Amino acid sequence: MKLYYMPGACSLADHIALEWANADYEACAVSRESLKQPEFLALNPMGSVPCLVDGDFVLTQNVAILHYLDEKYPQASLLGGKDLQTRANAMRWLAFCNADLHGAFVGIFAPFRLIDDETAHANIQAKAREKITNLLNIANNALQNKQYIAGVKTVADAYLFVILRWCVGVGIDLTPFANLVALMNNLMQDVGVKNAMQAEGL
Ligand SMILES: N[C@@H](CCC(=O)N[C@@H](CS)C(=O)NCC(=O)O)C(=O)O
Repeated sequence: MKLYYMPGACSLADHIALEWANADYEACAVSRESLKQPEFLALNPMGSVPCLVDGDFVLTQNVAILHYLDEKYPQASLLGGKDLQTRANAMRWLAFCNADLHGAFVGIFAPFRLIDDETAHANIQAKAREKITNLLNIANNALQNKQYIAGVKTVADAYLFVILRWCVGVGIDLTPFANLVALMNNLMQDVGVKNAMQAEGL
């Protein structure tokens, strides 16, 4: 199995999941430029990571890949095991990370994708920061008295971890969010997280 990734991108969540599953895989780094080249576009017409190749099967979209890995490696409980409501909660927070939090980062990383007018970019970035801060507050509250966002360790935590790294990278102050800081520090000590980060040169 091959995981195509960019260092520190959302594909780090899949990389962590593969480590947690003790999977037999190869991690293939892709440069931002080669994402848009025909060779990679043949795998993923979106020109984005993550992209997972399992034999003849090519899968894109983070949530689909994480779900696939959960089904392929049930012993790893990547989505919280068999309990219906635990799994539903893991999916809920995974969707929150992928659709809401990740989605909001487009406003910071690539405001030019939203509007051509450069004079509006600073305003879009400020709005995106405001939205992300509100979302962080929701996640921080959900983590009250809990070690992990769905109650047990799942790939939703891995995705949240990736996004918390981005927050630090763009200077979003995490100090008001003690539960998120605790999650981040906890996962920094996790062997699977450490392995994936080391492999990505982070
Ligand atoms: N909806 C996609 C989003 C993937 C995505 O935005 N990946 C980013 C890295 S975090 C990327 O490859 N961006 C390159 C680009 O869009 O040009 C998913 O969930 O997999």
